[in-house]
Amino acid sequence: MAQTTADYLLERLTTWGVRRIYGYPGDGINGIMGALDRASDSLEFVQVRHEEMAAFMACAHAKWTGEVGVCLATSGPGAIHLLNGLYDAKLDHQPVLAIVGQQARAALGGSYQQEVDLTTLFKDVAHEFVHMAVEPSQMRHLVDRAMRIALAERTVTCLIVPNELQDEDAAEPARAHGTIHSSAGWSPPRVIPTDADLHRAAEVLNSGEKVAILVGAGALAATDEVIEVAELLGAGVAKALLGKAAVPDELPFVTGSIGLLGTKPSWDLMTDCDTLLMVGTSFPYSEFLPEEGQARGVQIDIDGRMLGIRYPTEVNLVGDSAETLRALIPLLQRKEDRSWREEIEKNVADWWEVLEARALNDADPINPQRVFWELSSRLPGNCIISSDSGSSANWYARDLKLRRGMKASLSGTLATMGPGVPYAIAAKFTHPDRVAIALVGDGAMQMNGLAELITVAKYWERWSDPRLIVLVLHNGDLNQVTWEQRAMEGDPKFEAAQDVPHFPYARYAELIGLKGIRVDKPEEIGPAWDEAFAADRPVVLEAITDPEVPPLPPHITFDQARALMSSLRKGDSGARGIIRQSFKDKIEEFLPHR
Ligand SMILES: Cc1ncc(C[n+]2csc(CCOP(=O)(O)OP(=O)(O)O)c2C)c(N)n1
Ligand SMILES: [Mg+2]
Repeated sequence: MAQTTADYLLERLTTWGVRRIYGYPGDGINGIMGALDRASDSLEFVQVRHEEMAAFMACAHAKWTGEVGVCLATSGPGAIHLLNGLYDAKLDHQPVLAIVGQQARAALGGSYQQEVDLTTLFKDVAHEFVHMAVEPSQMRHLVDRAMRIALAERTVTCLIVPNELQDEDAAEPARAHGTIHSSAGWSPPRVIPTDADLHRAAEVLNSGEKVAILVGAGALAATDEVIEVAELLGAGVAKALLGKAAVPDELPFVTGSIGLLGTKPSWDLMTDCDTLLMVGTSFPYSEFLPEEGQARGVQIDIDGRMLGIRYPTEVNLVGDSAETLRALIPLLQRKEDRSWREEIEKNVADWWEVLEARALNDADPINPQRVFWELSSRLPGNCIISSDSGSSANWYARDLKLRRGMKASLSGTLATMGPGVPYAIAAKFTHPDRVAIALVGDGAMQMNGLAELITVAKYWERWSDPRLIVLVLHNGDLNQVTWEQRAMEGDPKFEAAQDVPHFPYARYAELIGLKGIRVDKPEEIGPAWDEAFAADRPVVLEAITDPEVPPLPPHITFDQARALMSSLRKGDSGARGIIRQSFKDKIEEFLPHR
């Protein structure tokens, strides 16, 4: 049988190093599915429960490996389902290629069944490159461009393939006027600022006395360089959510996360610094950065578009984080006065004690912070952690002490619900020998995590280490938003919107052949983690947690406190529990622990 255009498409992807496609079938891509079956020696197809999950997995594939994540969906509804996962990738700057089917060319414009204007639909999410193939000999350059642009721009691209075109004979471009002769392959450039700009940056960093460093996802491959610069400058290092794995939390000058989900030492670092160095981050909340005018700023980003938009930085450097810091290091003077560093280290040490005390506070029945605290000391060195959006992101950000070599991510910028379980599944496909841990709320489990557990059940026996652990925070509440409504709006909990229906997560896991563990007593948490890590199969660890433990920001503003009090006065059903828990957690900050 002659090679079809679909066969050619897959062969070209293989040339680019693609080995796996996450997707779901449909008649818009029947030709590609047939070709995938024929190509199964070189390309693995991972079948999900919902196309959005395929897009989340493609995004996570990119996050865990640095390669392009590829997802595949049929025309119309399948394509539409991909969107939220693709936006997750776009907003977190991950290279992802979406391949979608379309109705036959002859039918387009005929108001045909499942005919959706896909080029327009994907125009925003894949604005760097979205094209529909109309002719077999285009396939070579469409694949080459979609892959190269995804990598070069670290973004989402989209290739639309009409269904009958997939079955046509493959064709190379003719040697003729009006044809394209492209090649495959891309490797990252070495990007370093000019010497003049490096000297300007060094001048700012050398003249400051109290330097704060903020790192994000762009610093994930610059661990040694960030540590060395922090040592030289006597600086503290705060981390944006996506940069949590950039520097280990065991270092005494790492203040942890920043922002609404952040820590007090990060808040103090930003409030008191006179110099700010931002490395690979677009952390959005400016009220958590120094006040304008308080600090002189230097920012490093590989993408010039992201410079100078969060803080009015004086020196904006386009460059690779590690390369740029390495070029900067010889220009930096070691700060001999270490008092600022000592102050930071003391704040950090105190804060870990506050967190421990908060985690050990009683709650009804389980304090969610305790679940994360107990996990933290048990994290296997090779683990890959994903968190969903919800209260779990707070405890992930604050309570987990990441060590060197661990990977961790979440939907940092889109902050969508739903990625926790699919990110962990992608981790098992990209790193089958490592332990994947997903930290997920009950709302997110009901939104899509429960269905995607079926995908876990389908595939786990293929993984060399079968351990994938899904922690479910069973609090019966869309808790993060309940708290936002209290603290930002001053509204009491709106039960019709916020209550999450009961569901037996651990029993469901057992029902589909996984292991289920349910805990509702604090002393059971540690042993439950031990049991989960010793299991011979994927585990759902269901913790019955107290929704009245506040995921409070590191400092609570007067406006937030007033709003909170007003929500309680309006008859919030959780009022008594809230006052008890908020008071307990807050008081920990003022008590001596040593
Ligand atoms: C797709 C999507 N819908 C809604 C939201 C708003 N939202 C953010 S967190 C959250 C609550 C999550 O509840 P749950 O998963 O139970 O976690 P909890 O906060 O209770 O731990 C909601 C509704 C969102 N971020 N994404
Ligand atoms: Mg919940």
